[in-house]
Amino acid sequence: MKLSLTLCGGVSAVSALTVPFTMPIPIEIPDAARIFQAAASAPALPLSAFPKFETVKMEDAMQEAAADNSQEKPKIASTQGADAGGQPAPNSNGVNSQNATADSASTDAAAPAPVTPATVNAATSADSSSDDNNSTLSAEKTSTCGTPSPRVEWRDFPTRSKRALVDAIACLQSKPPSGQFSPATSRYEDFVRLHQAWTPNIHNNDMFLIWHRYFVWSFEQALRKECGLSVDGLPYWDETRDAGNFAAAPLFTGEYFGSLPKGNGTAGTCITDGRFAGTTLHIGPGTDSQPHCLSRAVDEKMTSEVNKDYENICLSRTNFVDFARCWEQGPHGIGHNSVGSVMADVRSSPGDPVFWMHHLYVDRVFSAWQDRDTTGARRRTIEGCADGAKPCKPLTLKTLVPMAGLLPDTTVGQVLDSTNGAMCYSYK
Ligand SMILES: *[C@@H]1O[C@H](CO)[C@@H](O)[C@H](O)[C@H]1NC(C)=O
Ligand SMILES: *[C@@H]1O[C@H](CO)[C@@H](O)[C@H](O)[C@H]1NC(C)=O
Ligand SMILES: *[C@@H]1O[C@H](CO)[C@@H](O)[C@H](O)[C@H]1NC(C)=O
Ligand SMILES: *[C@@H]1O[C@H](CO)[C@@H](O)[C@H](O)[C@H]1NC(C)=O
Ligand SMILES: [Cu+2]
Repeated sequence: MKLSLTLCGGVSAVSALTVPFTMPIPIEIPDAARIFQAAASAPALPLSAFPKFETVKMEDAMQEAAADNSQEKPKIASTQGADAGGQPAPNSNGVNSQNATADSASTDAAAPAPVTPATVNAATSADSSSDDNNSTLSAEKTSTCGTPSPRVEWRDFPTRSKRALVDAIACLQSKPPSGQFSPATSRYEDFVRLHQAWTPNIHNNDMFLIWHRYFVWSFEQALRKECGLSVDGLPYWDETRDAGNFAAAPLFTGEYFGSLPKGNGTAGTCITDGRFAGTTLHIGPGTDSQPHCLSRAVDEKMTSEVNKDYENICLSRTNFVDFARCWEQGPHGIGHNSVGSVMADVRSSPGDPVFWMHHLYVDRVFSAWQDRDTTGARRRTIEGCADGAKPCKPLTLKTLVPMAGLLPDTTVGQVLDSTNGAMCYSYK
């Protein structure tokens, strides 16, 4: 290793001249990293630039659930808003294919170039065995999961672990991109870019909960393997505890995710405090890729809809497809839209690091719904569609859950039970 020398007097000047100049090795000052000052960042974009999540009002979800209970089962009513992709119907084309490429069936001219998925891990990919059509997982499936990693509510996560978590997220933001997810400019943006590109395959269809569960797990593995995160478990943000006053939620502070401000005129407000102050995002808005600041624009009237009543309406649904639809277009989508701005972007919302706390909560309730059936059947069986065709290709335990190389691709059967399959965690 080359060192730069500071010379006292001229005695060793000759030998010093033979030492080529090198940049000083940066010195890590841990405490300095705790001082998060607003850095110059790109401007906030107009709120209209972010394509919103489709949502359903609680009253409509309640009627759906009541009709379900009286066995009428009408189809879900129309929704508010639409993805920028403009597809009138869910479209899962590509999700079930090894060659799943971004927006493979999108008609959106502004869609980005496809992401090239990594080689499918042969051990976990959908095989051609005769039970491709089998929707029941064997109960005696062996587990390699020892002690499940505990996931707890944000308020129950130790302070030191909270700090380590936001530090690890910031670490991923500072790492170079893999190069596989152009135009991502950091390892963190690899994740944003994949979500942006695959939105039509993983939203407003039956892959939503399953794919996002594995996506969050993949992100956690990157934090641990690439940024040295070593905390026990992860926190989720139970948003119902802050319904109507998200801005006061204890993760929106100068120590962690920064404030949750209102909008700034017709634009979001750039985040100038917290661990992610001054962040410039390069993925989004929508299918676009232009520099913009990490911004938020809370609507507390809307956050009040992310409440226990709505959660319970969804939890009362008795089949996977009904629950998943209720949950995605209910509190999940409303939570996104009400934090606003970047988080309200159905494509590129992972650009706001609070996305992960939100999706941990979304997964927490999915898990709670699965556990409502004490026979464990909801951790072993699946139903629904794997594509948008009519009739659709059925979603089965063998349906591929692709992760484009962030982790090896896996299958629905490996993701359904978080303590028996590709992952190993449980909620406390
Ligand atoms: C995937 O693409 C490769 C190369 O384009 C092709 O050879 C292969 O048959 C495709 N596989 C599937 C499952 O479509
Ligand atoms: C699924 O299984 C049923 C009965 O087990 C069979 O009739 C049907 O053809 C199968 N579908 C596919 C796509 O294999
Ligand atoms: C589905 O798989 C389970 C577990 O492997 C098995 O017990 C069951 O008989 C299979 N059902 C069909 C229709 O193949
Ligand atoms: C709010 O908007 C004004 C005018 O567009 C802009 O100058 C200012 O930087 C914005 N502030 C934040 C925090 O986004
Ligand atoms: Cu998503």
